[in-house]
Amino acid sequence: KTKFPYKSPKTPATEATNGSVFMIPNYSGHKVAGGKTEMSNKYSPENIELKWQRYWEENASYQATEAPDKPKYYLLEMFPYPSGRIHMGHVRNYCIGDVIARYKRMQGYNVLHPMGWDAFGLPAENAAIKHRTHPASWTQKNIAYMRRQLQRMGYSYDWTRELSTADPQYYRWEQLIFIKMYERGLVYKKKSPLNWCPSCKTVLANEQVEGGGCWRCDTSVVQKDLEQWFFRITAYADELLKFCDELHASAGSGWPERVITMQKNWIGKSEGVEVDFPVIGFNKPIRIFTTRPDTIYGATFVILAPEHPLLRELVGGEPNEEEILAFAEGERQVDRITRTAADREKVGYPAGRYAINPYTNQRIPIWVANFVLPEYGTGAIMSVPTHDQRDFEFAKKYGIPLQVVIQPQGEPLKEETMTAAHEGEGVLVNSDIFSGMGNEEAKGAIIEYTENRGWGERKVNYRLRDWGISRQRYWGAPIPIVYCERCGTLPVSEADLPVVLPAKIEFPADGHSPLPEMEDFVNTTCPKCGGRAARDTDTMDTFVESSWYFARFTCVKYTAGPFDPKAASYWLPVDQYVGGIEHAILHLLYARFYTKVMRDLGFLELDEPFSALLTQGMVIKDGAKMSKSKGNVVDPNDLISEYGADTVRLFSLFASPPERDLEWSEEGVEGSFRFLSRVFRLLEKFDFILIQPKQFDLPNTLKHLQNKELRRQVHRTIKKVTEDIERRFHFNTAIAAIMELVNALYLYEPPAAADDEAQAVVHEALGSVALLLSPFVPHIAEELWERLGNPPGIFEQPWPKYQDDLVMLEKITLVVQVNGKLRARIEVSANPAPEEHKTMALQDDRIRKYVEGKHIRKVIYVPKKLVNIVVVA
Ligand code: ANZ
Ligand code: ZN
Repeated sequence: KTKFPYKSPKTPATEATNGSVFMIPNYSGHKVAGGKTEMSNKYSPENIELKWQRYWEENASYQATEAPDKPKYYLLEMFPYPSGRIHMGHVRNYCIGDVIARYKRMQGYNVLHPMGWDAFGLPAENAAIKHRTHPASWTQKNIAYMRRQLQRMGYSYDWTRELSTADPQYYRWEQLIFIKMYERGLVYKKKSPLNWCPSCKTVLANEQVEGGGCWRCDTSVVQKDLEQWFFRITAYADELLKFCDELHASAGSGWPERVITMQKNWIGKSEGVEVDFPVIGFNKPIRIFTTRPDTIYGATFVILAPEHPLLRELVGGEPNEEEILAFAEGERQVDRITRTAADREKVGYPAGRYAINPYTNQRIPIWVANFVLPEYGTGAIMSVPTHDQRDFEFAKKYGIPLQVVIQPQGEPLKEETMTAAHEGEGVLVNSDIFSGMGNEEAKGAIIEYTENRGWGERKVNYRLRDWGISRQRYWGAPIPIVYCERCGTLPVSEADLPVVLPAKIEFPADGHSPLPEMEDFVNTTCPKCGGRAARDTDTMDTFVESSWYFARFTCVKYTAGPFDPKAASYWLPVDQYVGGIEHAILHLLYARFYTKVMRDLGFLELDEPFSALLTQGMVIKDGAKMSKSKGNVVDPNDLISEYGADTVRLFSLFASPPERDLEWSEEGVEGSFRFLSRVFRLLEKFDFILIQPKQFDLPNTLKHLQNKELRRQVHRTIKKVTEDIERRFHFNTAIAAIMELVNALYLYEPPAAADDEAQAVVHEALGSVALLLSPFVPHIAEELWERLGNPPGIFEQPWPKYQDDLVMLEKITLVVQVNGKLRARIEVSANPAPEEHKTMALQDDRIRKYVEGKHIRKVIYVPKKLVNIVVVA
């Protein structure tokens, strides 16, 4: 038979030759020294990985172009902030994404898998001040370094689509969208109290305030009234909510329940009613909002928020006017988080005035209290201490009377003995014509009654607030607005975009933004009258850039607008988005909102940006999240240089399923490396296969049992791996199945004369190992594939398919004898552990009667054929 010495078409000059001699086998399995070649059978990840990374680059393997005849698949991982180096959290996120991208590619999809940089933000400024560099050069340097790190990990990105949000060619479109939003009334400016960190000198979103302190530096947050630009996200509250349910149901995997719930709670829709309570001796009523109209007969007082617009007028001339206004002013200074904390001590004052509960016609006192918030509902509530716990605590503290109006089943509630509010179900009592009605039913009935009498109307409220996007920082996208002395506030004219962030800057020593003092930047002309005008010197929240980058990836180089309609409509929406759970609320909600805005402005035809979402767990070490502040970080660089990228990839995919936390373990990493070495050594064990195989046609019926079994296991593994990937990306169990197949290959012994059949079966098995491993550990898979005699480029291969008849469990008939006499034939599965056939025989009903009460001397087993039980009386 012919020998086909294996030659690698692309062996890098760096390929180690460390003494190992590659054996060219002859067909009969006798090894013939083929002389020294450049190939080594030792697993040397660095050589293999650099070789294939170069190959992918030279062949533009992952470059994506629209191909309308092919199904598309857009896989996106949340892009990183270029902080300096990638960390294990990134590695995990991108490994998960890369598996999906590579797998889908082999499934025949036209895959888009881009990467870019969320490049604006405060750390660049802080670094600039600390190291006396420019935020732009600091950011550039970090990007260059991190890009190399990502490339070294072998991720299948289309690098021709790389983008940086700090690029004026990127944010110019954001400025255009801002202007269009401004024209549509979707952007507006207002003065509002915001969380302000005196140390970072920046406005903080509520979520950036942790326990009253700044999330970055822990300094106590104060309130500051500032003119701010707001995006009117509340105009989309209903649509955002409505689509939550569709996202959950969509596309098989969709969005995780938990994220949907968080989004829904954040939007916080509540349905209720607004009712006017007349005030005695005052010409205006107090309007309250309640979600519990069924309790309205139990409203024994009314409470205003300290900021309520009628407060000043109501208390004017009252004896404790001064005291109340001082209290109200004090509350204004308290940060949002503290004010909304459920466990905060409730404090209030009687306003000295009385309202009328229109339902009972009773005179009830008006109070002002710290737990009523100005920006929710109407800023005033009717208080029902018997059925609302906050009201209960407040009423007990200040001796305000109680009135039970909902009776639960069982022991009736008594005002004098209640120790907590009854917030649950019940039947209405003391409620005039509604008494006796179930409380759920009463809600609707009372709203109707209220509307009929003209006392108020049904009302839906949202917890969601408009999105404040102004940041008093330098390193961000300038807000394209000018202030003209004559014409007022105007958007920059579109022809003048982008408003480029000035490069030449001096940072003031205290770290505040240099922009307001930069006359060249600030001074400009009015787009309307040509007169003197000043620019807005705030920059946009970096969440704005991350609200549309996914769409720009479809056409990064397009210059006629933010999106090339053809490319955008081909690729969008993102089919699978992968990122951390910490972005479950804001980033995802903002991106969803911004998508709807872009749609309504005519830029995109898209309702939702991300069809499916996978939120990966954290990387944990020594019981804590791996983080710089905890001092427990492992640098991916060290791991790559010690073990190679494939090992790092394998560990981060194998140690736990993507959605769970991943516990760091050095042994786990070593184990992964050992496994890959073992995979590589298969080449040695099966070097008789490393001759160019002729096109093997595997016969339907194989002669040899061991061949048959190996083949079955190959196909069962293909099935298992495919299903595990499809079923919410259970990579860990998929990898475990491949490991079992590798074990089986080690246990396999070819029949004495290794014939075509053995070669073909082993060849199929090894090829399948390479193919199945390829999304997880692409470099070693490429190398195996090539060394098996295939042309390079495993990712051009289709994902392997299994043969149905091979994955079904094979049945055999086992002959069971007792003391040599045939007693039964049993149908059993052919594949369990050998010992199990003995057990099956012993437990068979027909056999039991022959062995019960007797001593079993021995059980003779002829594999897959016969069990003979020897008993003595
Ligand atoms: C009377 C009542 C009786 C209430 C009862 C509840 C239970 P959600 O569901 O979160 O929308 N509320 C209204 N405006 C408020 C404000 N500005 N600050 C603080 N609390 C306010 O909550 C709606 C309920 O929160 C409203 O229903 C109101 O109290 C209170 F047995 O009205 B309720
Ligand atoms: Zn003007």
